[in-house]
Amino acid sequence: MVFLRRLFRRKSKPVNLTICGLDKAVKTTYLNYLIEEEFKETAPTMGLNRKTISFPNLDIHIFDLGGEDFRPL
Ligand SMILES: Nc1nc2c(ncn2[C@@H]2O[C@H](COP(=O)(O)OP(=O)(O)OP(=O)(O)O)[C@@H](O)[C@H]2O)c(=O)[nH]1
Ligand SMILES: [Mg+2]
Repeated sequence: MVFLRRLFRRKSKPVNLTICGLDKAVKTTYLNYLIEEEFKETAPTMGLNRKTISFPNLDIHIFDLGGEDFRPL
């Protein structure tokens, strides 16, 4: 987090970040850890999760795609 704050010092446009990968690849677990700084049990993602990490000068919108739902793409 400190690294990201330093990287984006100036006011920037929101950034969209998509996490995609096979089902059970631990995408949602990692996203929850990034935001809440603790590991939590997850359920398979249906569709997608959208979460935002806000810094004073930057919002990062993160789209966590369900591995099974989006596999055909
Ligand atoms: N063995 C092991 N399992 C883990 C670890 N971290 C998370 N898991 C388990 O891996 C499973 C899948 O984790 P998720 O984060 O839901 O995976 P995902 O990539 O979001 O999966 P989808 O939403 O189905 O695409 C869960 O049952 C977790 O409890 C780990 O370090 N080791
Ligand atoms: Mg998931």
